[in-house]
Amino acid sequence: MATVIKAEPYDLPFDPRTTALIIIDMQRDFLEPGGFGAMLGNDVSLLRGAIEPCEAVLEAARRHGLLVLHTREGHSPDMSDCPPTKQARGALECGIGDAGPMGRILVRGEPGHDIIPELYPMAGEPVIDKPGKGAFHATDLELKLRNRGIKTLIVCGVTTEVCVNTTVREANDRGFECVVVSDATGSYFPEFQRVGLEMIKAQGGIFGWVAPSDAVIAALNA
Ligand code: C5J
Repeated sequence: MATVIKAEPYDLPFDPRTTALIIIDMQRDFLEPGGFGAMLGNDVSLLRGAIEPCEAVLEAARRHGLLVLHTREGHSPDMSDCPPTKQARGALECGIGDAGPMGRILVRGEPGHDIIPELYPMAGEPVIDKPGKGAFHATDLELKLRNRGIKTLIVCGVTTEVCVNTTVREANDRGFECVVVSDATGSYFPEFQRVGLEMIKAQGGIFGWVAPSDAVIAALNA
C-alpha cells in the first residue's frame, strides 16, 4: 500500500514494504565527548541533537518491520582498505589509524568506531562497515538493498554534508529515492547542516527529499 511522506520539495510516495531506514555513522568517535571529533575541537552537541529524533524514527521503523541498516566509517586494523591519501589528509598529529582517545581512530573493533548505545543495532540488522564516506563504495549495501526489493531509503545520521550527502548522491545515481530526515542528521557546522539539506532538495529534489522526523513517523504510522 502506497502512502506519502510530507516532504520537501514535494510529497514523497513510498511503500513501507520496499523502504529501508539507513542510519549513517552514529559512531562514538563522532558523537561522544572525548572522542575523535571532540579532540579536533568540534562541538559534539551539534551532532548529539540528532540522537533523539533518530531514536524516534528507528523505533517507528522497527515497529513497522522496515529493513533497518546501520553504517560505520572505518578501516581494518592493518589499514589496507584506507587510501594513503585519506590517512594523510589534514596532516593531523593524531588522525585515522592512530591511537586516539577511544582506541585507534576509525579502526574496526575499537571502542570509538562502534555505534553509540542509544542507537545500537539489534540482532539481525545489517551493519555496513564502509571505508569511504559513501555507504555504497566498496560495500555490499547495494546488493543487500536489491535483494530485498528496496526502492526508497529513509536516511538519518552524521555528518550531513559528508557521509549523509555522499551516500544519498550514490543512492540517487543508482535509482533509489532518498528522504533525508532533517532533525535526525547533524553537522559540526550549522551552515553546512543548512546547506547540506538545501542541496538535497534543490532543483525539484535533485538528490532526493527532506522531511522532519515527525513527518516520517506520521507517514509510517498512517
Ligand atoms: C562522516 C566524516 N561520517 N565527517 N565522516 O561524515 O568524516
